[in-house]
Amino acid sequence: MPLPLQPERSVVTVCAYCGVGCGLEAQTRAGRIVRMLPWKEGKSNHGHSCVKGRFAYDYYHAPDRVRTPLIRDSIDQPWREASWDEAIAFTAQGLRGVQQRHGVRSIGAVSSSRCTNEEIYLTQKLARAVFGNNNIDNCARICHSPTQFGLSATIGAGAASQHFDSILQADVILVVGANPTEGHPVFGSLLKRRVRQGATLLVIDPRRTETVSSPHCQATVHLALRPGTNVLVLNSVAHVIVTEGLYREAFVRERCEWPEFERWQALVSDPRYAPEVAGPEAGLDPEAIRTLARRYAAGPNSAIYYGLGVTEHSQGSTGVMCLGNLALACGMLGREGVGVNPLRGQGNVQGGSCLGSWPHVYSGYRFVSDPEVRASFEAGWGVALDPEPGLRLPNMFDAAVGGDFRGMFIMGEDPVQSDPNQNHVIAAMRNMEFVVLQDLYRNETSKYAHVLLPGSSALEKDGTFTNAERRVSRVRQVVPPLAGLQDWEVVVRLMNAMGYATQYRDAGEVLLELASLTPAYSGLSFELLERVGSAQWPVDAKAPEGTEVLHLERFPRANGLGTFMLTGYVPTTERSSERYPLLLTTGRILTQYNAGTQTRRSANSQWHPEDVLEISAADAIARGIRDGEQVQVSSRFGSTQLKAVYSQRVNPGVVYTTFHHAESRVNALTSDRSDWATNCPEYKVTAVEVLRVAAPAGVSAASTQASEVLA
Ligand SMILES: Nc1nc2c(c(=O)[nH]1)N[C@H]1C(S)=C(S)[C@@H](COP(=O)(O)OP(=O)(O)OC[C@H]3O[C@@H](n4cnc5c(=O)[nH]c(N)nc54)[C@H](O)[C@@H]3O)O[C@H]1N2
Ligand SMILES: Nc1nc2c(c(=O)[nH]1)N[C@H]1C(S)=C(S)[C@@H](COP(=O)(O)OP(=O)(O)OC[C@H]3O[C@@H](n4cnc5c(=O)[nH]c(N)nc54)[C@H](O)[C@@H]3O)O[C@H]1N2
Ligand code: SF4
Ligand SMILES: [Mo]
Repeated sequence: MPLPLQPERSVVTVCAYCGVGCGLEAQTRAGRIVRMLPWKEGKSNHGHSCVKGRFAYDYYHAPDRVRTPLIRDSIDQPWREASWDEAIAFTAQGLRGVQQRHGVRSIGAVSSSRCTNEEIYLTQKLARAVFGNNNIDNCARICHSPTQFGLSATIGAGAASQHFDSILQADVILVVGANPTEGHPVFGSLLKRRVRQGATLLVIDPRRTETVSSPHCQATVHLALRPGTNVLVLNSVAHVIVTEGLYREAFVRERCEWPEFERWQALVSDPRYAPEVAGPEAGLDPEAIRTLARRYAAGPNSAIYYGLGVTEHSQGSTGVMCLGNLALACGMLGREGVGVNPLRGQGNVQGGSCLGSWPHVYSGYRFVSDPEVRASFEAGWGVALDPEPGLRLPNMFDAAVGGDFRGMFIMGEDPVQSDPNQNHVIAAMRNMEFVVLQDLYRNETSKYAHVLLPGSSALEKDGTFTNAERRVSRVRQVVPPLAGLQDWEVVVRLMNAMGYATQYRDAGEVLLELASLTPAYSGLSFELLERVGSAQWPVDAKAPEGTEVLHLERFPRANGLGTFMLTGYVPTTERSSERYPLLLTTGRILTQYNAGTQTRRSANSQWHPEDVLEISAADAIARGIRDGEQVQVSSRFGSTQLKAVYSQRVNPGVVYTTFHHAESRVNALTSDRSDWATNCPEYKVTAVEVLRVAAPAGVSAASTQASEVLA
């Protein structure tokens, strides 16, 4: 019988997917969602939403949802169903057993940026207060960790300086390595609206994305740089600004450290960064670099929006610093319409970062090595805490391969599909003695787990999310958790089973605890959010209803001044060669989301049934590859097969694909190179070769097929 469409109940909540954090109104009947509508009062979306928030919610009652805890003694055995009590006891014993055999630091946890602030806070508390170490990380490691590092270093806070609506005051919009029309669609629409109103759009991206060119939105300058050359190009932009005297000296003198500015000025003045030298190296027209620099500096209001095209590189943190430097030099901070804004990814990755899901800092980005801060957490949690920073996610895998790291609790993340150099991740998984996963489904990672605890989706729980503009909004339970428990309740049970007695009345009480230990969140409560709808941090005694624009008068650094970091360009060691002549870069598509576990279980799959390899016709023809043909893609790290599609979005020499389907095994290709400061993987640059699958063994497909085409 078709579902009755007349709703009985309506609940306002936040979209489970991207960092825009759209307010949605879920309409239900008989415990099932019948309609999802964009919420008109939502401050980040004003009544808009995209195809994911609006339509991709069927995943919550997919037939293959994990409905009961599953356990097994070894990963070669079939799963055995267990009660919650049995599974929690099994998990507690398993993790403690590893610690008894291999030491307190032999296990760790990964929190989920798809989960609420309250769940993230409890997961890092589980690691710190219950496991007794700082082995805790989150997906920001592989996403925007360079943002944290690079922006903190220059402007003192690793988060967006503005609110989304601020873009409506911008005269010039500089988008670097982000594709908001696919990745942050509701914000992407706002950006296009501003461009239609007359703002100048400047884009730095190797591909001609929809953001660069669509029927009603055209970039004035598009720098289609060679992947991996951001720092070179941004230094070249700075070179123009400095040598043509386009910076705002008054702003720099008043708000920044002048000696650091002079040092930076000397660095970027180097002739190697002149557009006439740097341009050709990056594959760009020098004049286009000059135009972009002049437009950005002229403003009057210029705003930077950037994404993974900046962060996911061996110089990811340096790229972010380049953006901080530029905004400071041109005085583009501290008011509406300007700023530096990371378009952060998962619905709650900003919260993950704020709430201490890092091996070196507690919530509020305070160092675990700082005795005073540590004492405040020891007092709050009633246990002694480890002063040594823990392992980062990639180091956990390295240590697992090495044999020192033997057990892991992973909440809502699929590292086997999503992390780089898949063969290495699988080797690490296989080497661990006890792996626990809490997820909605069996995924690539659960193949290597000993416990699979049923997760509850954002539709099934209460709590808060922090979006890409620092906005904390209320996640409200729309339908009951399929397996009976919300994720945070499971973590609390596990804490108790591992000997740390604790209880919370509801998620609101967890929020109050984390607020009491996190200065920028100190004013938050469910009651406040009920009253004001949502609030951007800092929410504290000085700003009881939140803060829209940061850095109005000072930067949150000890002396209140912004500073310039030296950003010398060091090319990545991942280079194209005769054997691997093409550069693969990877990213996203509108209708699918990350590992795809949810969107592939929705009608959205009609629009993107598989990941395809976008290749220029020139490169394809040179290899005898026909449009739509299956090809073998190989890198120094692994190989996989994909369908090749001719594309005008990529220049010759560059190929592109998405990573939303497990079967594509795109991360079998990506390398283990990572950002020098934060270990964020270099997903955006992998040297590859692409050959026809049909080529006879031992014969180069390139040569046979090229001659076939020419014949
Ligand atoms: N539809 C959809 N939306 C999503 C997601 C999703 O999977 N699907 N995922 C969410 C998550 S977790 C995240 S982090 C965000 C990511 O959102 P974005 O940061 O926008 O993500 P990407 O598409 O990975 O990469 C952005 C752009 O970087 C470009 N790029 C590649 N290499 C380079 C380079 O060397 N230099 C420069 N300047 N650019 C380069 C790519 O061509 C691409 O257009 O999206 C979030 N939103
Ligand atoms: N090649 C390449 N690889 C990439 C990237 C790239 O650009 N290129 N981008 C990287 C980036 S930026 C990111 S963020 C990662 C994302 O990688 P992941 O974090 O692995 O991807 P997700 O699909 O967001 O979700 C992970 C898991 O969380 C589960 N889940 C969703 N909601 C909930 C919940 O409420 N509770 C629980 N318990 N589980 C839940 C899903 O079923 C899924 O199995 O991928 C990275 N991988
Ligand atoms: S996926 Fe992002 S843009 Fe789309 S509805 Fe959800 S929060 Fe909004
Ligand atoms: Mo991400």
